[in-house]
Amino acid sequence: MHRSIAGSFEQPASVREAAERATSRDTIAAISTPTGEGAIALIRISGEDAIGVADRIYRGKEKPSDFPSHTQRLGEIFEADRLIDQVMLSVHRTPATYTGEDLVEVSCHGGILVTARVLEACLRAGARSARPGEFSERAFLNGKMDLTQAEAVMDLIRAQSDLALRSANEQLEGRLGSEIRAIRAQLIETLAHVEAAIDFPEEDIAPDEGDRLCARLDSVRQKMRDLLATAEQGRILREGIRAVIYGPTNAGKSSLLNRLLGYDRAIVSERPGTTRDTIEEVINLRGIPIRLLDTAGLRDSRDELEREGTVRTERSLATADLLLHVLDRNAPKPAEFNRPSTDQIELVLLNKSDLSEHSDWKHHDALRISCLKENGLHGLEEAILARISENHLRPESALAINARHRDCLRRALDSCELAHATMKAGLAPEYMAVDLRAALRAVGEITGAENVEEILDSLFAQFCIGK
Ligand SMILES: Nc1nc2c(ncn2[C@@H]2O[C@H](COP(=O)(O)OP(=O)(O)OP(=O)(O)O)[C@@H](O)[C@H]2O)c(=O)[nH]1
Ligand SMILES: [Mg+2]
Repeated sequence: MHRSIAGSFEQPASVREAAERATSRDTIAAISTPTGEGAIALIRISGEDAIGVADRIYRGKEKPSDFPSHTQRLGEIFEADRLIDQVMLSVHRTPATYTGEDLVEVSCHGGILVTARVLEACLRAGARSARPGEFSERAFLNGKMDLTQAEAVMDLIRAQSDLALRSANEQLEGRLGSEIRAIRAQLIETLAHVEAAIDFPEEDIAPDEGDRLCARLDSVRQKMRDLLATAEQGRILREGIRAVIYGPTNAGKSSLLNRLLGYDRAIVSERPGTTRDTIEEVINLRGIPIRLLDTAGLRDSRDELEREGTVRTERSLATADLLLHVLDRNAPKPAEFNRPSTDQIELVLLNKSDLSEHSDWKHHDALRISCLKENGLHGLEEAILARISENHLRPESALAINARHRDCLRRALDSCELAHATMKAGLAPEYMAVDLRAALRAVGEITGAENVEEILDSLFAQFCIGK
């Protein structure tokens, strides 16, 4: 019985292939700090031969293979008797390392050439160049972290705001992983009840059926829906709220971008049609990342480039969370001012408040700002924050899923909905079992864990099967 269930939870082929690659145990090396000049740079070597590679390139009082684990020493890196740099080299022996393998870290001087030479020396000494993310991939394959934690490492590196950082940290600590595991455990439990009813219909083992089984399924479906609801917040945490600055040419859109950024990013000029391409920059408004897009002004033009700019503006508008509609208060109201309302948040900004107001704007309820004199910009920030909160775009919870998690969870939920329909239609439990297994596979993809047997063992013990 265990076999029949466990056999259907194979690891996805990609994970299996990667695990096979990892068991070949080749030693990888890479520069772990960003390219460019800095005081120091870090080169990481991981794998069975990592310490061997270090022995071949390092000279100091002791050989790295004689260092106690988790210690570092000062020494020199040589390549074929040519000194490359003076370094600090640390040795971390398996299993208590980031990747779960032997890990060596070389801190050298942060010049581009020096760093490249140290890496080259590692490669010549037997390591191979690591693929992007391969250190974290090995950590996952060696059971050091689940997939959500490996993804959190990436989020942590890319975090652009305090909230995003907190979220990535919580994910790294495994909070999302444990929510997913709770859902899996509940699914397995439900499946166990269904399987028990199929395999032992005659025995007195009383698995849940009817309403009780339905309640189990409902509870796990609700948990999935709750997690799916965090997807939008996840997108905002990782990518920022998309705020598109749009309006007629010359209204001061690029000036607004520059003011909000705090430096002159976009070209500003009195010539209409200055901005042709969309310009994107991220600001951090009290911990909330906001992706600002400055766009080409909207006007009919014969200029092909300007028309392409307008097409891009329209495209940006379609995917915006927040619209900053900038208008020149000194100019008449444009004919196309009243766009059909959308469900996006729109703030109308009458710019150039240092100039006199055109009569068209009289009694018009809109924020008045001056990008030139820097008036009203604090009020604008407040208004943006208030509207973000009202529209629940502000990420409140630090637990938020990403696009991949959403895809897996949606598939899992679809399968659960099918299981529910199957049960309601009074079909044989075998059909429901098929749907539940599909749901389990999809949920398992999130953390990359597929070992169901253990949990099943403890569950079936509760059924007292074979008594
Ligand atoms: N008096 C006054 N002039 C402003 C203000 N803001 C912008 N300007 C001027 O308006 C002109 C157009 O500004 P931009 O920021 O280039 O306007 P834009 O909307 O990006 O224009 P396009 O990219 O051509 O569509 C420039 O000469 C700015 O100096 C303001 O608050 N007051
Ligand atoms: Mg512009």
